[in-house]
Amino acid sequence: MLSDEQIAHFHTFGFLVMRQAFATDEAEALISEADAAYAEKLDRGGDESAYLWASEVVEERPALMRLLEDDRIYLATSELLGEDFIWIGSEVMWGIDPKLADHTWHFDGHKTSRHLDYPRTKVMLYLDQQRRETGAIRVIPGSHRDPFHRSLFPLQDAHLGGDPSPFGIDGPEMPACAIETDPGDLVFFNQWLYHAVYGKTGKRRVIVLKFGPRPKTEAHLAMLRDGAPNAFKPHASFLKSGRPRIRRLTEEIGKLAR
Ligand SMILES: O=C(O)CCC(=O)C(=O)O
Repeated sequence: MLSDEQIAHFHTFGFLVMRQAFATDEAEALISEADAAYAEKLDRGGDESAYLWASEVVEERPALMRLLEDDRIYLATSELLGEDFIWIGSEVMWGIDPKLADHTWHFDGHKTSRHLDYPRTKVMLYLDQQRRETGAIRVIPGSHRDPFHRSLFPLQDAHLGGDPSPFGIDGPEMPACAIETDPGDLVFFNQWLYHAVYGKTGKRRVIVLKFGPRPKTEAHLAMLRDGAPNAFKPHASFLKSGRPRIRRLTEEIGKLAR
């Protein structure tokens, strides 16, 4: 389904965009699901400052669970990560946490427990138009690999409260690529890739699906137990599902917990 060029793009630059993978009516149905989740979890009666950033919303909503076995996501992920990949979890964002309206440069994980050979991957469905200055995710292509990854540690330090302009420039000026999206686009990115968002605005509804290869080494297991412990406690929706792809994503995973 993916071309060799798309696969090479993901591995070389650390991300891949599939434009208009979902048609307008499909994107609208996903927006309705995100709105319904927001209303259920958090509707403060029109309080414009309310926002939601929650895990396990996807797992609780059958219409969102179907995304996991959808060819456009399941097959593409298996081509990027290998056929034996696992579910790591989900996030749904609705609105903006004011503390993160600018989400400074970082990778997902810790400097002390990096395993760049284990490509934890996020699939992002941005359900509102995102542009460079107004909330599009920015990435530094190729920064998921050493030695470039390591040379950007000052950005991770800045994210955690260190010198805010370690290379003598502010975050928004960092040499990078803004992935501007429209509803229906899919963005896959390796979580070791340095990424940031500036100028989030509006409802900014986003569905995030997280996957990784089935961990084979003790180091990878330890990293996941530390950084993504929910991966080892599959939600009931996986356990009771009769759908082969859904079952496979968490098959035997509980045995790896410790
Ligand atoms: O909001 C986004 O687009 C990306 C969020 C982010 O940086 C993260 O989840 O690590």
